[in-house]
Amino acid sequence: MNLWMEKEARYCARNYDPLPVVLGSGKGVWLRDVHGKSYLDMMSAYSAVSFGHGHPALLAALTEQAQRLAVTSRAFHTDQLGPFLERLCSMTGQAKALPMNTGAEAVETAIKAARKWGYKVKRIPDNKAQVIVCHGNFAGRTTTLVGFSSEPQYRGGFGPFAPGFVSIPFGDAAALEAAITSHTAAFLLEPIQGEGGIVVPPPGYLAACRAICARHDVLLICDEVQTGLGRTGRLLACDHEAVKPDGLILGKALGGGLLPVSAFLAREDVMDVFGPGDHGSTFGGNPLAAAVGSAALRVLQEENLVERASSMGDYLMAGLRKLRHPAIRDVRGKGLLIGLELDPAWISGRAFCEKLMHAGLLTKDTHSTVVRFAPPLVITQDELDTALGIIRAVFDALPAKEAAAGAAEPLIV
Ligand code: IF1
Repeated sequence: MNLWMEKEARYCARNYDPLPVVLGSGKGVWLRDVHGKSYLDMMSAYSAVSFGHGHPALLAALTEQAQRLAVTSRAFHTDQLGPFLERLCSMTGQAKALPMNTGAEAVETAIKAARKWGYKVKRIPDNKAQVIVCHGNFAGRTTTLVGFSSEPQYRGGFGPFAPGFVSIPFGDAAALEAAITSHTAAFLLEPIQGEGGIVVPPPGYLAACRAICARHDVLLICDEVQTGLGRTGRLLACDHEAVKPDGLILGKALGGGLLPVSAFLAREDVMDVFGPGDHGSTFGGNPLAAAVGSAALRVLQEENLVERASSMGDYLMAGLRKLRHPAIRDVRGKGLLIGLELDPAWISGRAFCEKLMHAGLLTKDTHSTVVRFAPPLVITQDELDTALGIIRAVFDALPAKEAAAGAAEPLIV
């Protein structure tokens, strides 16, 4: 433990268990610790740093706007909010947006919009609206959101929870249709479950859910906080199946890896349930966030980062699948959102990440056996080769496991 870790241990809540590294700076896909050691960032702050650390155009937008006007509240108009939301709506094909800060706030906004639309438009009896969610979801850490989490640790000790949520298996369209009642206002899901372990549903699942929701007048709301903005090789993960949701949630990378920017976007009749004073946020839609959000969307387009995520994602996926180590149970994902599932009899995700850290690569495990590889979308093929070299070397150095000696062939297909 060093000075920095000691201070965190003394003054910071232990709500995380960070890897034993103290970062001091970053540039592009590289991070540097306080001793000057460099690391490849292969998780980009849970996909918030899609543009890499210290992107010059984003830093320029941040500093220029900060010196001009940063926070005003929405009690007044500004010259940044309208153009930002115009660009955001036009890129996503949604009619309107409500700007917030964190992903959780945008998901909470979506739930409030869905419920109010349910009462005002679908005529669901007051306080009876239901929102269907999926096992394995992750939507944020507020008590409402963890209330419908299937992860005991996220719920433990935080009850009582808000009612009005029905949970169904992820990937099963028939289960969705069976769960819908006249009180169902919306179906809220991540097109690919991130925290749930990078779980990709069966092909056609999202399109089937789209049809079912339309048939039953249920809002399809996609949480793309993690999968959106190019991460999976399309602008939105919904685009892989040409699905247009009735509501869309974006966050993380929307702030360019510099500050929290999120938004709930929706079709007109949904967003119009909000009247002045119904909902709000001190910082939501502030001119600094809007300027950085606009710059982030511009960089995403100008640097062709969606196409890059697709091609570099294919390259990384192929490289990981070529490893064929018996400790690997599965390699899955889309674009540059990839999960490598380990056989726990060989090594835990955490221990594997610590070995990667010592070898100069930083990432995080999720659900103890899945190692997440979600680098900034600006990563080059050479940098991916460096990452693959480090990952291969860590596998090669794993001590042979008697127990695993007769392990079945890897599950990779
Ligand atoms: C943690 C991972 C978890 C999200 C989706 C909303 C939010 C998130 C699909 C809320 C946030 C973050 C939160 C962070 C770890 C990370 C994460 F999947 F990205 F790895 F937990 F699942 N919807 N995900 O992924 O956004 O309020 O955080 O801005 O809480 O430990 P937020």
